[in-house]
Amino acid sequence: MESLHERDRVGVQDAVLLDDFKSQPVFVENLRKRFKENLIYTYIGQVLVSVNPYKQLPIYGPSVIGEYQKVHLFEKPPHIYAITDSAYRSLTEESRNQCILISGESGSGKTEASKKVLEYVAAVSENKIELGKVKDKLLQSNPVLEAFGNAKTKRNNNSSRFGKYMDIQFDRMGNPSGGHILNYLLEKSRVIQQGPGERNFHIFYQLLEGIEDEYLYSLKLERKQEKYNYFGFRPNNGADAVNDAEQFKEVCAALDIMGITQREQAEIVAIIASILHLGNVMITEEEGEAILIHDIHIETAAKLLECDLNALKLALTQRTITAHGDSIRTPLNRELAVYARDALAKAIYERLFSWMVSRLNESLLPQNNNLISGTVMGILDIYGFEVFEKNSFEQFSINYCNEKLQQVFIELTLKSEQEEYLKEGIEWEKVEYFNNNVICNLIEERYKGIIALLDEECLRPGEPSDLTFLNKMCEHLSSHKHFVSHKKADSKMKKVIDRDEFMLIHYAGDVVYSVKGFIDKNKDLLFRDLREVMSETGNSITKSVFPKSELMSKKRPETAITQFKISLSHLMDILMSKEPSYIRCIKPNDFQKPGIFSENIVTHQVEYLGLMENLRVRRAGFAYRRLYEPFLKRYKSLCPTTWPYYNGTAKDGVQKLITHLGYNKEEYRMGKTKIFIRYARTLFKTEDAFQAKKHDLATIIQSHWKGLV
Ligand code: AD9
Ligand code: MG
Repeated sequence: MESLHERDRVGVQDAVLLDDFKSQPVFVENLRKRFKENLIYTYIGQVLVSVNPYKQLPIYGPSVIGEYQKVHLFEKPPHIYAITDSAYRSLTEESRNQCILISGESGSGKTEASKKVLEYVAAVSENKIELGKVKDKLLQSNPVLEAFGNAKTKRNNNSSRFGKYMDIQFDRMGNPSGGHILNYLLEKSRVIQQGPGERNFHIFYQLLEGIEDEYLYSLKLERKQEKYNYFGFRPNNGADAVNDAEQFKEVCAALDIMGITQREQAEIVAIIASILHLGNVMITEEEGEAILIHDIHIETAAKLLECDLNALKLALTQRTITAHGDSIRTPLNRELAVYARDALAKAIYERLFSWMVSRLNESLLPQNNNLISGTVMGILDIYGFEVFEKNSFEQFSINYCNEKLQQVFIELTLKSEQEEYLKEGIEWEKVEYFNNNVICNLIEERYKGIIALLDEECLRPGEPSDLTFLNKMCEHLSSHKHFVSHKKADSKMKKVIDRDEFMLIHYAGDVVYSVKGFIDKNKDLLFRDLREVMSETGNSITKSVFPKSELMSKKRPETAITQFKISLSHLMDILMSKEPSYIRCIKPNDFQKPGIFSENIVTHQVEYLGLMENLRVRRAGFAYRRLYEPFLKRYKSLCPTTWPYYNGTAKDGVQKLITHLGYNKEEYRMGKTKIFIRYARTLFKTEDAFQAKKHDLATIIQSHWKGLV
């Protein structure tokens, strides 16, 4: 614990100890003070807040890992290793399954944090050769996923464009024995288009830069990026400090370690190359009918995917419509053909990504089944709340996911608080909190929620459009407290809502969404003719990800949002059955630069991460709790009965000590093993008295020595 002077300079390491814990500026100022001192970690109880330093700090690596091993969470300064150690011990010593939930804006350090967790687990488990292989695979799954799922964006040069949940499985000795990855919402639109200064997924550039000349020639590719339409914006799109060629070698080595065969690797390369060629397929129009310019690109795409060239050309320009058992081929116009081509490129890439994840999972399967203890530690690295100038379907999905995660947080935090009170024999104190269930219902309720209305609109005959969907929402939801349409918006509102927008009042704040693109993105249509051609390719990966069974199925494929809803609900079940730890990541500025702490930017994130609500829930009862032994050990010098020796139990000692210090009844509770202190100021008074005493003692000892000399 810091002294008064230190608290002034570096803030408190646990925000529950802030005097004015309801004040957001006070909370942010505490983070700022610590950031300036390179103290990037701060607790809110058991929640770890991490502020991205954007520079390498000497606070990681084997020796620091050693220091955090098997020490109590609050005995050392806040650290991601402390959180991980505490979770790891609960897993190994009490066989409780764990999950570590990492959230935060793009660039705030989630993925780096997840790597630190993995690093810690790999380091503290045993060092045997056969274990080395498992650990290697767990660690090497990262470069593979990052090559295919990460890209340079304006916010982060290595931004994960998918959500990831990874289970690390443990054997009975507490050593990692395998793993399993689930992926969410890959941003597949990036395959065909990127914002200014942004790039496509890393793998495209890695392949162009890293592959040998001859191989490149056989793929009919050139190194010049400007040749490819799917590398949209050219200026400033070299990823800073990224060496694509070198990374390609690393990715290939990682693929080898993951047991992906040479043949599979060659097929992956062929798929990536075919997507670049597809992007360059030129389409014109004559009398309203799309025509493909026959050139090297369509030919090579067909060759690489090993499909029939004519069938592919036909499927890109015509569409079979089946009505009353009859099939009719109708030509597409240019616009639709371009849509079909791009939808194909996106679908191939997205399915390749999912294939990759299942292939990694095969390779991460535990080898020795009878050693499996069944305990797992999950790590969730998923986007936090997103609020941009313009918010669309993607932000809606992400923010919906965050509402669900907040529910997990509330339920599990309250549950663990209740459990601790019960265990310690202390009377439960009711916690006032905002239950965001009402917003989850607004979004996902059957028949009436936003998702139900969107699906209904997507599937209805006629001409559904984004605006008809918006009207439907306004009609059905206008009386809901958390839904605001432009009609309902009034002058008191901080945000302006246009005619094609609606606003949701999320638990973390208000977000205005534009409905533009909702219908198309949710339908996520890939014409059947293209799926048919893909299901007959000679490229076995492509063939396997476009299975014939999908074509035979009479069931309509689920819409994008419903698929997401289903996978989220599965994720919630996984998380709810585990003991959670939270890491909330914050980026201090928008420049990806060290040393700059922008109050505005941090405040915005504190708001949307719901940190003040975290703090409120955690502070509702007692700000501070500590085992009797360490508490007595530290402060016993403040009471003549306990100093210098005390023979009774630690609990009795603490009781004598605090009676002597004049704690009044309302300020504390005595649990079975811990003292609970309600207000930070009570603790600080004790700590300051202790520091003063220490100082006095040091002075006495010093003068004593001087006298002796
Ligand atoms: V995104 O949502 O995937 O766009 P993340 O994952 O939150 O984002 P990431 O972990 O990729 O962000 O961190 C961004 C960059 O910040 C990294 O590439 C590092 O350069 C930098 N970073 C993050 N955490 C640390 C850290 N603990 N120490 C030093 C860091 N640098
Ligand atoms: Mg990331």
